[in-house]
Amino acid sequence: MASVTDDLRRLADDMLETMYEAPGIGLAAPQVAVMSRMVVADCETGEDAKPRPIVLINPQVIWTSEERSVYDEGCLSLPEHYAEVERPAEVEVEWMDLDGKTQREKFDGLWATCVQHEIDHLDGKLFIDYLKPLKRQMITRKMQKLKRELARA
Ligand code: GNR
Ligand code: NI
Repeated sequence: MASVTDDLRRLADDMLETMYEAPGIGLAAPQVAVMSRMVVADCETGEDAKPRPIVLINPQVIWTSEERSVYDEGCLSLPEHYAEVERPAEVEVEWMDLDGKTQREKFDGLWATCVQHEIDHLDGKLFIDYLKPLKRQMITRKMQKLKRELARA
């Protein structure tokens, strides 16, 4: 069993704080310039929903449903851009938790979308990679413009 270091625990804490602060429903380490395969998420978004922060280390999708679902996705790395993305409606994911224990769970609804979106980040993939070229180009051009403006500011 791989051991979880204090550094990884601190990273998880920092990432959860950043995610809730944003606010967002998920965050992947590469989004905060840490090249670790770690994801945090909490998709309990309802008014009186109980928070459920989860930390996934080395998450792997081990099963996907035939059924697809479409969700209007956004990303903290592409501020103010949203687009409909089709993904498997349900996924089963295996990961290591902060106790170094292997966990396996089937996700559906917003959780399924979010977990897939976050695992994509670990592989350098963004939701815009699923869009038609024209729509993707529209967003990447706006992001390049924003980047130039921020560099000059
Ligand atoms: O906060 C987020 N909301 C969201 C909405 C629909 C589909 C995916 C997401 S994830 C996003 C936060 C983020 O960018 N995580 O990488
Ligand atoms: Ni994202």
